[in-house]
Amino acid sequence: MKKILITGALGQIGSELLLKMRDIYGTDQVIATDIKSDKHQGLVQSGPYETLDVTQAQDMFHIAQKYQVDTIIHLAALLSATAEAKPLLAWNLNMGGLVNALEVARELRCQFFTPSSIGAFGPSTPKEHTPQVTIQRPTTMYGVNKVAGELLCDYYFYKFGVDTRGLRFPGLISYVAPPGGGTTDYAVDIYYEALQKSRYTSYIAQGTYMDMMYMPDALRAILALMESDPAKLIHRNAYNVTAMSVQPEDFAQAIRKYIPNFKLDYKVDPIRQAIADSWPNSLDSTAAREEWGFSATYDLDKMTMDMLDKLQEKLSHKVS
Ligand code: VAH
Repeated sequence: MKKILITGALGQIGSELLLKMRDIYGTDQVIATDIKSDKHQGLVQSGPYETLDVTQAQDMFHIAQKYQVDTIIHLAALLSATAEAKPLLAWNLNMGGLVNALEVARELRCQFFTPSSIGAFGPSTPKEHTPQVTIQRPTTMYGVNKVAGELLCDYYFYKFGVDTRGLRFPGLISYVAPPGGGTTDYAVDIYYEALQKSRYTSYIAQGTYMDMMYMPDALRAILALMESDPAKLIHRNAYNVTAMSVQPEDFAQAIRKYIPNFKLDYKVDPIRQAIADSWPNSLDSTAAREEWGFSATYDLDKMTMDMLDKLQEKLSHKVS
């Protein structure tokens, strides 16, 4: 019987993956941990929860040992824009937390997942249909963390036999827990503001293409990868996965099919624009398709219809 520990369980990916995994494996089989719990009492009370600062190795080990986990899903990290504002904190949390989680996985013989990102690429990476194996010279602290993380997870597999697995996620779009501190967050904010104000001011410039994916596809990718035959995994720690390559105007056109008077204008944030400009425009996800059969199911129109539908319901229930 799987026993899963999720770090960063109250974040954008964690808050939905936690519920999905509890549906599949059972509530008591999935231990949620995060450094904060004040704003997420519903999730915290939905099953086993422990407060955990992933930079505290002993705390992580004791929680993993207490619940006798056999799988670690390590999500706790600072995203790109926050990491660029606080690079040393990002290094200590993103890399210190990762090595602590890998050490627990090594000592307790756990299967291990942590996400990489399109942020693991840089300006010298081929921008169109970025290959699975290519130049990785990111110019952000987040990107340095992601490349180092991919290599560290490979090392723990080759050196210690830890069953490490990972995905290079594009920008993830969800209606449950809003992201915090990312560069692609505009792609979430635009839906909230479209419903609330019929307008949005994008901090990312017109014509800036980035890969994106709807959260249901991202969750399905994590679950499928973790259940895949390890013998078929060649690029186990950093599969390119994607659903769409889009720019702000594409979202506006999709939204106008439901909110015809929606207006989009721009006030570019130079810091997040510089991060976005250093990333690929589109990824080649052939390896994920060939090695474990992944393909996304949500395109921009299908995602937009679902996002607006789910957010309309969420916002209508929001206590003002
Ligand atoms: C960020 N949402 O913007 C994250 C992600 C590809 C982007 O890694 O930092």
